[in-house]
Amino acid sequence: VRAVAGSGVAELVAGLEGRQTAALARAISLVENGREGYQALLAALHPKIGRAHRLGVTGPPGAGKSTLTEGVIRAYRRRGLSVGVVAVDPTSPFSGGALLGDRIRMEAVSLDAEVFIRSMATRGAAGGLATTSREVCDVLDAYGFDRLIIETVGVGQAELAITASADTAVLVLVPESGDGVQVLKAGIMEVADLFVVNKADRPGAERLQQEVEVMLGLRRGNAFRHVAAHHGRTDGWTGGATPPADHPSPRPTVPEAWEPPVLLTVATEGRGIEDVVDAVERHHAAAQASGELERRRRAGLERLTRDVVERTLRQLVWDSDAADARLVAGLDRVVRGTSSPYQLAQDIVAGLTKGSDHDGA
Ligand SMILES: Nc1nc2c(ncn2[C@@H]2O[C@H](COP(=O)(O)OP(=O)(O)O)[C@@H](O)[C@H]2O)c(=O)[nH]1
Ligand SMILES: [Mg+2]
Repeated sequence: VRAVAGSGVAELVAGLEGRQTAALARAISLVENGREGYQALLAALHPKIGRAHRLGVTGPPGAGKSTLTEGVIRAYRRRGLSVGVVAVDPTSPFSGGALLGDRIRMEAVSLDAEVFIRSMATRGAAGGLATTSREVCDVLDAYGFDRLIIETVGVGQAELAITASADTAVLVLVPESGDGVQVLKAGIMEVADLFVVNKADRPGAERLQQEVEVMLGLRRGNAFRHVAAHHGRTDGWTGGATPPADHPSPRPTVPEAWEPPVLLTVATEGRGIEDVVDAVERHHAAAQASGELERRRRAGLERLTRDVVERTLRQLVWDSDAADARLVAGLDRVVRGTSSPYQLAQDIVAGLTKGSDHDGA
């Protein structure tokens, strides 16, 4: 069985190297479902990852993330860049309307061979949502896509973790949902590198843009930053190589600080999308120059390694017949109250190390 799985992996790696779409789809399924050989595949692909820029797009349901993603895909294609997309939608785990809608609308762009879109439901993630979506991105990266987009609904910790593992995190807000305060309090503001106020064709968009700018200013201890920004550069840059003559940079050795821009878009009409893509590209370059990108990627690899350790330990426990047998055998006593889940768990863990070389008891 091991030999068969091994040759299957070698075949998949060769298929990916040959840029065969069928191999890509098979590799992603293998990883998504955690089938035999998926870790060997990911290990073999590891030296090939790191080239793609990873963009995380998050925000409340219905904010227009998928519509925006479609626009960003088109903008990248106009620039000659290939794009891989992972759409994670935990709000519709049973192939509900939203997920289906995403698929249908995105098919228009995915007829292009340089675009690959994968919708991923929560239930499909064998290794936890954040870990599995990251691993699917790794496959797309190794395949050679220039840009990766991970769309996720920004509601919980798992989704925040997905966003945090991107090179650039975009938070999409809309005027009508009153997210200005609500979403920003959830700690998501801290991980966003770029804010998009979508549905700018609706009333209240500019007010929300200003609210977010004020909040960002407050975070930095300057509530009126946006006032100056409107008379100067509005693209997120402060300081820089060519400071205005009347304000020479006092500490030219300090790397430029990135201030998240707050951009208006009408995703359905493609308005503002080029500015979003420009800002994403600028953020990536700035993060690379400042060392932030390397720091993030290192932290991401550390998180992944820890996740794999936990996943492996879990498998080690439950793949052993002994643990399961002890659980089944001891459950009656737990139910009757003569033992407890804690005592039984301790017995199960103790049973795992019995008879091993390291068992000193
Ligand atoms: N008026 C308006 N509607 C939009 C805009 N962007 C997206 N929508 C609509 O909002 C709805 C939700 O969009 P979708 O991209 O599926 O949102 P998601 O759940 O965040 O992925 C769809 O009906 C879109 O057509 C916009 O800029 N203006
Ligand atoms: Mg969507």
